Amino acid sequence: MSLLSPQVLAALEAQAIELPSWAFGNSGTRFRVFPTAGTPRDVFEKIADAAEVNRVTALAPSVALHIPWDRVDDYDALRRHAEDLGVTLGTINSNTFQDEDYKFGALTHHDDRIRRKAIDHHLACIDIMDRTGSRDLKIWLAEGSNYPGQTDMRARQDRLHDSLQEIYARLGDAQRLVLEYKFFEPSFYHTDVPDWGTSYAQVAALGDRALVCLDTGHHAPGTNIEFIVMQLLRLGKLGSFDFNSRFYADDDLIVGAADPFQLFRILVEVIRGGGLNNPDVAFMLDQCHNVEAKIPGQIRSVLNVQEMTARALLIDHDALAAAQGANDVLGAQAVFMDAFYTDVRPALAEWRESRGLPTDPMAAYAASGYQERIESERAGGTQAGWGA
Ligand code: PSV
Ligand code: MN
Repeated sequence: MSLLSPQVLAALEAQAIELPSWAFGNSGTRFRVFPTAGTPRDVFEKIADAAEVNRVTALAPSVALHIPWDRVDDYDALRRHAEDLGVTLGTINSNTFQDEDYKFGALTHHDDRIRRKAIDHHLACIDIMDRTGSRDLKIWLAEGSNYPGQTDMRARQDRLHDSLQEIYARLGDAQRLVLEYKFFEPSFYHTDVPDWGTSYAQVAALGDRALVCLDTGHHAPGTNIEFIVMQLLRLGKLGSFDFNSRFYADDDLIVGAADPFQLFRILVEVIRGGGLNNPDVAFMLDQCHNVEAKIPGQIRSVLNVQEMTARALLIDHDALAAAQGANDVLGAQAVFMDAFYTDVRPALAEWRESRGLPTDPMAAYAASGYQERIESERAGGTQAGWGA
């Protein structure tokens, strides 16, 4: 019998992971952004690159956009372009962190003019969602303060509520708002949405179609992220994941690269809580490829999620429940670790082949000639970057 049962394979076949358009642009640190040959010059080229990831993996059928970076005149044309390449346009990410007006806040700002401008930006994002067919508006706020006494933290929570309420009221019936949290940066003393509790409190006050976005890189070191996953699923408020890896802070590295066991533990709770292949819980990547090749970086990322999902699906739940019920600490841990240590890669390769997919998507991309083609075709123009 194959290592992966028909039920496991059916679950894996249904898996979908959304790619971020910004992963295909150049990115770096505040020290240096290294350009790479073949980098997209516009969002049409970013989507073409994302479609390559899907072509060799069948795992990434949609692409998230960031506004204004991916703004175009004709969203119908962009949507058709994506569909012609076999992908759809996904989550729309707003941006209130790169405008001079937002230096001291956007949706929380005490100046009504600036807060109005930030709300209007989100309403314009929803107009775009209507054209692109996107379901989710993702909001990450760079707001907070650097010094105790600098601002009135409580008044900001009240204004944030008012702002979000107005944005939420504009959503269509099939649309959702997901509010991302992050514990620090760019503000260092206080952040207006620093943790899942604050995000939960804010979205719970809005309604059913407002949910929490959990970015795996946005927690203090040592945080038990899978506990948060469990709790949000239990509360019916986990709207989406931004998957990535971190060693220190918001590193945006390849998911499953820094701590594969953490990714496993998260996916165990996703499965336990009914979040796998549940359309209400979107899987997305939020990564930047600063030194590694971008398209292969994204291929590696979705494969990491697939591999760790397969391992998490291997847990023997009967044996685990029996061990837990008997307070058999070491027995329970052994059941858990058995699944984690199972190498599913050969079985997944075989399964891919049976579906007409490349057994090794990384090698298939390298052999496809796509990289060489974009490197010669995209010679002129301005390369896109994180932030464009
Ligand atoms: C900034 O921390 C950030 O990485 C957030 O995680 C957002 O999801 C992303 O940028 C795109 O705005
Ligand atoms: Mn994120």
